[in-house]
Amino acid sequence: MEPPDFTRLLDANLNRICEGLRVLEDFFRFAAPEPELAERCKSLRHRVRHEPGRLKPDLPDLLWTHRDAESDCGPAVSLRLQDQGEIAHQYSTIRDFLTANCKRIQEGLRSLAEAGRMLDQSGLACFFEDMRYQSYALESDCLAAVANEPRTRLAAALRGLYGVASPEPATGRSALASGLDLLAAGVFVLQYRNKTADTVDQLADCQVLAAACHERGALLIVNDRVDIALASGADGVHLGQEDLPVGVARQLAAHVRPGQPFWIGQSTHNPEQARAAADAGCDYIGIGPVFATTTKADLRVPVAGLEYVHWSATTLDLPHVAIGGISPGNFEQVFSAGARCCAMISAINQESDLVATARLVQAQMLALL
Ligand code: 3NM
Repeated sequence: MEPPDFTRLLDANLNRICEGLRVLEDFFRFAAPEPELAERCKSLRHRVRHEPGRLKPDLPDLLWTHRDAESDCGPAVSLRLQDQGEIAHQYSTIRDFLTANCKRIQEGLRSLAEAGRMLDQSGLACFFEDMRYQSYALESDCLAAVANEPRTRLAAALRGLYGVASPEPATGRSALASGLDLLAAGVFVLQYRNKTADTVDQLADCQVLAAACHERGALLIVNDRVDIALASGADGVHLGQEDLPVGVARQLAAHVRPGQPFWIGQSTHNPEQARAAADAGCDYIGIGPVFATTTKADLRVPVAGLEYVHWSATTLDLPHVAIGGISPGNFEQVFSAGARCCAMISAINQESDLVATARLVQAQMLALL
């Protein structure tokens, strides 16, 4: 066997890394301007292009003479993996798009560092390893920059039935069972609301529900408890007016999950509270009570009515969930007032066949949108 020739490997990976950096640079230059990040990508790209040639002066010429795109099996393999669904044809979020390009850069740098070791070019190997560590820092800063990416994923999920997983004495169904039933019925967002269980049991339930939600592409929101939401892998928290302030919850989430989205919703009962929630940086609001309810015993506010639903839907540019006294018999009025998403707690949790009831309600709601 001929001794292996690493030159094409070096060339291909240098190109891969520079392309990945160029994608990020263009994104932060034109699509979501962040001059500091665009500059960092550019500077890394220039270093990757020029530093290897400085460390190994004959490298640039060597690379050029070894370029052989036609016999490269890579593109055919990528196409096959795309067809088999193992590589995404398209990105569902900006995070996925950025992460995929950062991974490309990191994998290229890893391959080059290994080749450098093989070639006994310790200078090259160290350079690529150092660049790889810089690329991890770049990745987390890029993701942090888009943590407030337009709330498209959340807005897409806040439609139809907003499932509320809660224990129901009338049927004996646990909060966990209620959550799994609502997921089986096809809700896009599930809120875990369990005021009576011990913290340790709530955490265990939320861990199971977070995994089940993510398997189905749904979001899990935990009522009141930022700690349980963050510890369980949930996607966000829903706060009442007397809970932790939105800004504090946001700070905690930023410490525990830097650079990752964490959705924060807040219950509001009138336009002033809705405006304050928007100013505080909420990602969505609860609007209610739309009708009289007995589920929230400590709710000492008047019925907000369909007028408040109409006001929120037409005035605020913030996703919402209407709540309070909503049932299979009256949700059409709430949608007619402008709602896109409604929660029902007692009206469906008290049904013996929760999956069937919730599935029907979800289908009827989605048909109204
Ligand atoms: N929040 P049901 S009303 C949890 O107005 C909750 O913010 C409300 O339960 C609000 O669907 C409510 O059984 C109770 O009426 C909703």
